[in-house]
Amino acid sequence: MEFLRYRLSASVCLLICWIHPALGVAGDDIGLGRGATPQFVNHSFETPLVPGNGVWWSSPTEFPGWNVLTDIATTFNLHGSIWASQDENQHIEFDNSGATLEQTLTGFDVGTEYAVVFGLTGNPDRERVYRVRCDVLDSVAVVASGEFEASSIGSTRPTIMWKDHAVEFAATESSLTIRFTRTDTTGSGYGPDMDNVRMVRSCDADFTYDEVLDVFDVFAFLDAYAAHDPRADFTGEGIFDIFDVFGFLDTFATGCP
Ligand SMILES: [Ca+2]
Ligand SMILES: [Ca+2]
Ligand SMILES: [Ca+2]
Repeated sequence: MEFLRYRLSASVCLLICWIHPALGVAGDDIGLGRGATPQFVNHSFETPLVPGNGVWWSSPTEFPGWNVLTDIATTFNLHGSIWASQDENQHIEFDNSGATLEQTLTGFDVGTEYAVVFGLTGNPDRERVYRVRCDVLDSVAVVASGEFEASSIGSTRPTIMWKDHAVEFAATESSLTIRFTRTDTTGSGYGPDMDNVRMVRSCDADFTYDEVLDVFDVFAFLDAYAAHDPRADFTGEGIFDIFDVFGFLDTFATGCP
């Protein structure tokens, strides 16, 4: 099924490359030429090191760069080699319902569109659907928010799968706080895992959220289109058809500011 879907995507892409001039730029690696984007300290949870290069650590005392709003000893674990991290060698687990941590970033350009992007998965030792909410806050209000599933159903330690999620927002102040909270109530000891939290300037054509426009954005769009991901409904009327593909390609050809 996956192979068929890939073949379909590849066929659609070839057809579109042939009929749509927008893809003339798809083979080029276009840097977006943007200014510096604020970035997270310790975005990948590589410090502190899990003691003894162990598989996990139940009582870290701090995550440098991050402000933990709940009792760190009972609400967070730091994982080492228990299973593959999304980025580098470590990731965190929200070990109890309500576990919350945040980081304040400065240097946003007010009015500019950004996206906070992060990888989630779920502890495969208990097959559950966990949930994590991401809030973007300025000094007075919640600017943007999203809640995401981190399911471990059907996964095992060797076959762990990470998935990227994103919350898009327009900066309202030069300093903003990004907060993550575990919202499911399935209990303690096992939970959702997070890694590789990054900030990018968002642009509809940069489907992969990496501040580069290349053919991988087209492939990612086509995958989302095939899966009927709402993000691929480019025309926004709830129907997935060729006009969404043309809409994306036109945006892609226009590029990003
Ligand atoms: Ca990491
Ligand atoms: Ca991209
Ligand atoms: Ca549509």
